[in-house]
Amino acid sequence: MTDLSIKTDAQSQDHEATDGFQLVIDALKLNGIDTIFGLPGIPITDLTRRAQANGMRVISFRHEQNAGNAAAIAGFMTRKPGICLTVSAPGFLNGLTALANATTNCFPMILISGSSEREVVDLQQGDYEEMDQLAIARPLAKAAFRVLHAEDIGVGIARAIRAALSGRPGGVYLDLPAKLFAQSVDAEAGRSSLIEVVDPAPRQIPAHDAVQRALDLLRGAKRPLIILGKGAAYAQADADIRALVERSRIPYLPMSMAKGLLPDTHEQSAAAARSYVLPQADVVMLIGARLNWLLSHGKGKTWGGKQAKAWGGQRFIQVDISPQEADSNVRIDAPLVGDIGSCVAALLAGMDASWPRPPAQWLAAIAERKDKNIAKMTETLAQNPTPMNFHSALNVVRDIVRANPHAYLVNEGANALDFTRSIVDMYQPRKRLDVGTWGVMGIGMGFAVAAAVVSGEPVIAIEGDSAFGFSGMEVETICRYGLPVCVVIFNNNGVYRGTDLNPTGGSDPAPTAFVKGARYDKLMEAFGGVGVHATTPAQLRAAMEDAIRTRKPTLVNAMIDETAGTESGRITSLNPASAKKK
Ligand code: FYN
Ligand code: ADP
Repeated sequence: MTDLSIKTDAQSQDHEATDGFQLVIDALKLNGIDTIFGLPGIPITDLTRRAQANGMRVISFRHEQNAGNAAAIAGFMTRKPGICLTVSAPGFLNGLTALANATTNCFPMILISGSSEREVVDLQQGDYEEMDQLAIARPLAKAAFRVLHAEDIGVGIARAIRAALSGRPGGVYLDLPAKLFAQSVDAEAGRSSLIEVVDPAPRQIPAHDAVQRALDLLRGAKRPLIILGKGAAYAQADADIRALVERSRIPYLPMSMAKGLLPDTHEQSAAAARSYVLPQADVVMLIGARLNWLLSHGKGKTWGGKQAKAWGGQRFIQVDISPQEADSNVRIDAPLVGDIGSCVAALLAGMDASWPRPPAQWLAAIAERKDKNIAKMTETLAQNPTPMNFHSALNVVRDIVRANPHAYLVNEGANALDFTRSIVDMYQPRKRLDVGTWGVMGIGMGFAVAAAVVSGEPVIAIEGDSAFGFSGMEVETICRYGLPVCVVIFNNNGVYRGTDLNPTGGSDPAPTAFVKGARYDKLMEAFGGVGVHATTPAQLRAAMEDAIRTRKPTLVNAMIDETAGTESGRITSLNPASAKKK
């Protein structure tokens, strides 16, 4: 094992030479980065050891994809790039899915991978884990860099930080060949080569005329609507966003990860009237939300189709830091380019006491739809069927989150995702962490570990049984670090549900069916955590309450009616077979 004793921060000052390992650590620390999510191995094992010896938190995972997802969500939570550290080729590729997902979701993250020797890779001479990683990462990342000389480490890390955080945030790849780490550099020269990045995410002040254009359009609206996306949550302009909504009195719709930016119980929330407000609104202000598939691209039936066209259709204001986002799907009548904090502040400054209240008829119509949907939901949640179904289980989760609004809620699956989103209210910003823009499965345990590590708060992970399988081995990580994570698996014996049969009558199970009655709880027990098998809401409630109180790693195997659940949850229409039928 490497001698760590001569390599700590303070001691290295007394020595004449430093090395690549130390400079990477010093550069990260200089920029306020104190945690690395990763998985040790050649050539970065000593980097993980020395980072820990230098006081960094090193969270070591069982698979790089989960470490990458952890880094990405840490970036979303903190507005500092989350760091994922991997070995070369296969480890790098495992981390790459998370990097691409981070870029897609606008999460700031840096994937740092060790790599094989350039000379050998470029001549394709068959090095250990040979791969041209930089070329592969480039199209999937916001930016990608390689450092060949130890004296360039400071610049490399500074560029990676700036690229991840400035403008629209995203994933950055940093390639560090094995040889770099051992390079020796004069300690003083090394120190002075490091860069403390000044203002890595500069404010972008919106133009005055663009603000005025947006205000004019909004003021004239008869049926205005605000849509808050995860960009608004990321911006951490919580007080101003709330003030904007409340001063304008405009109803708002939170996208999934913007839930809790204002409490979901806020009287202006139109979440429970989603399918009414989208086709009816005449002016829609998007704040940090893209008109992608999650908003049906701003057109078609969801937005009123021919009927809406007949009265002129929606007009859009889009507040976004990316100047290229506007018009990506439909015409944006008033693009407002800038950082959300500055844009919202400018909008607020233009809303004086004379700002008109939205027409009462619009507000009343929304309230009516909302009340009806909420009453229907309350009725459904009050039922207590045997076996337990998604609703009766989520009624418990809803109560637990209401009682613990500071807890994080990680959520993935199909039905487990969709039901949780509409049933479980969120009360604080950035507490709901989910599958995001790609609807990707596998974020669960990585997000849960990061949320607990970064915040120290309890984490509840509501997982479909299929979704959990992608990252389930990380329950060992949760136990190893003693994290206050309560995983609840909605176990209905399969993907979507557990009743599919092999149509040939052969002995292979259907592609969507799992082992019936699987005891996921035993998995947590295997590593010293608490496992609970719950078949009733009362058992689920007791287990979750204990988990929150004791902060012990817990996994509740919540058995759900195996006939419950629809194909792909609420996005059934995206299945090619369903699309053909339409
Ligand atoms: C919402 N709703 C409510 C409430 N909140 N009713 C009562 N009370 C409350 N608090 C209603 C809302 O009005 C909708 O009914 C319905 O619940 C669902 O609301 P949601 O979730 O906001 O809307 P919807 O249509 O599901 O949203 C579309 C979507 C969403 C595309 C944004 O489906 C989504 O984020 N999907 C991600 C799916 C995904 O990534 N899946 C992973 C892959 S699964 P109506 O108004 O009556 O419609 C692979 O198979
Ligand atoms: P959702 O899925 O919740 O609708 P999206 O990920 O589609 O959200 O959209 C987030 C948007 O927010 C992106 O277009 C991104 O450019 C923008 N964004 C991210 N951070 C900021 C910021 N600080 N200021 C302004 N816009 C931002």
